[in-house]
Amino acid sequence: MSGIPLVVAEEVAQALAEGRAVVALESNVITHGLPYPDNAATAVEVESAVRKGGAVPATIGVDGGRLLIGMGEADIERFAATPGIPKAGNRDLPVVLARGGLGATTVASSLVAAELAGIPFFASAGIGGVHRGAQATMDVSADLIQFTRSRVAVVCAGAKNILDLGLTLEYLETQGVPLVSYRSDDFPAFYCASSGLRSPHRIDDPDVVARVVEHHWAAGGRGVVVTSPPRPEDAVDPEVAESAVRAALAAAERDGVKGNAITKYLMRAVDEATGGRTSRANMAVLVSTAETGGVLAAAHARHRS
Ligand code: PSU
Ligand code: MN
Repeated sequence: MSGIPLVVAEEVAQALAEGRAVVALESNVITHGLPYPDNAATAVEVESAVRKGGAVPATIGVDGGRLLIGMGEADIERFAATPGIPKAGNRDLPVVLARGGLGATTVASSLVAAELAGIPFFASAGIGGVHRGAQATMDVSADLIQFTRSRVAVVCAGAKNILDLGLTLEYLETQGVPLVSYRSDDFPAFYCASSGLRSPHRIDDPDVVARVVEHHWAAGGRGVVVTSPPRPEDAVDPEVAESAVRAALAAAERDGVKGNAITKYLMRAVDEATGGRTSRANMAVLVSTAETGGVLAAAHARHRS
């Protein structure tokens, strides 16, 4: 056997063949980010948002030893409703593929799949980053390392403040990953328009973002991170978010949660601590980021044609 079998959805294959914009999307957010049935409804809305932005969505996952590049509504429902689908980060991906069965791809492993399929753009609301306390735990998301490997532009609303966002920016700088913020001055914090940290670059014009991506690739670079803040009506008050995060971190410490389970645990705990306020924000941010991903991918496709 040579190579990883890809099952590319008809619409995605056609768009790629014609040089039209495609945006890859992860499935771990469906299986591990939100409860059923909100996860299914949101994933479908995220796909519509990518279309509204002007691109074709390609939700990525693992099924029966193959990589799905584009899911239909039936696939999304299956991923959303099936309990116990494993989180397939990069270190797990070959194992999940070899064993068969379903696997939910993280940002990092979705980028691996996107590049194999020739998809230049990816969108997700929240990327992984450097965890709080990483000085001791060394917990740095594989997402950040993957940005140095996959030739894919990543559109996101920054990262959740369950992480150490200052260290996350330092890490990206050290690795030479370009970070540009679309229509905002600051690095966003997923639910919050600003993390309190200034972005190294603000760009308001989608065509300039497209040129940044092309220049980075022409210079032999790989990933580019483009942030887009939550809409004001979806944003959560930073103090509310911070106190919920502190409560969640204390609960994780008490329950001894670590490793690849910590991200899901913290996200759930934050949602509970705010009585569902952050859950609603979460869904809205996923949708608005996907639309921006569609807009930027479309600008990039025009730029190349
Ligand atoms: N951040 C979010 N929502 C998510 C994740 C991160 O706001 O769903 C998920 C993504 O799938 C991301 C993964 O790739 O968590 C990172 O996990 P870890 O921290 O274990 O690398
Ligand atoms: Mn980790």
